Amino acid sequence: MVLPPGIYAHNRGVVTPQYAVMPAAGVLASRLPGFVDTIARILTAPPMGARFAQILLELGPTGGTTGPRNDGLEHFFYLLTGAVTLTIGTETHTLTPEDYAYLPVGQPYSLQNTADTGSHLLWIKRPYQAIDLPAPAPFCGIRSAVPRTTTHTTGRYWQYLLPQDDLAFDFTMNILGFAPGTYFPYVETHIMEHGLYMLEGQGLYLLAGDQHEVQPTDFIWMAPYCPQFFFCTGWGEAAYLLYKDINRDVHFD
Ligand code: UGY
Ligand code: MN
Repeated sequence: MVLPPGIYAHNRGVVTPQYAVMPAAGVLASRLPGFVDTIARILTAPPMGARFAQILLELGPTGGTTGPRNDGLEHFFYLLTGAVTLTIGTETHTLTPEDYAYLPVGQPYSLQNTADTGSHLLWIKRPYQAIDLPAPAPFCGIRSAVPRTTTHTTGRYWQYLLPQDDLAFDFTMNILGFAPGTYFPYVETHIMEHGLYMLEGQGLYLLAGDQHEVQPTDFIWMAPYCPQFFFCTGWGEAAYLLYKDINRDVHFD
């Protein structure tokens, strides 16, 4: 194998206590128990400092789970490419690209690739922080059916993939979109952490004072209180899928 020049000098991957930028090419493959013909790329997890896990599943033609799973966590799935059958209890849903699903804690599920070429599926999972409300019910949707809210800033839209006003949810998944040349109205700093997957376009991400150029398939983890700001460069719209923990009081260990 011949290594191209600059293989490490030009690597864009950075991991710090406050954030990580992870270009897809460098994230090594894991195999997980309970899956067949499936590669897992674990983008973030507690060893990085995150309180959730975000995983890119690459399901081969016969890929999927070996049977129903229930690992005591809550889950969110977003299909990037291919086609996947998601069985939730006794109900079966066929996911095509941009379809997504939320599964509450304790909900058994199984996955099966149905595309000839395999599928790419984003998977977020975390322990549920229960409060005095019933846990949310399973929820499925598709990005194209979610309205674009544009009240925040000119040139920026939000798609809220999960119900917004239900305190039973302890995280939210949103798609943020940007017209070329637009940016945040200020540098944000907040207690919530983020998992960000670039879907479209390109831009500059300011993270804790450092600037990173980002493109589709890049992943970013932002720790609580990581100062953050996005500036959409390039000629087309940029958009990313964003995990954010919400709706819970400060926690003392
Ligand atoms: O909702 C948010 O915290 C969002 N504006 N943050 C981000 O896009 N980095
Ligand atoms: Mn934020």
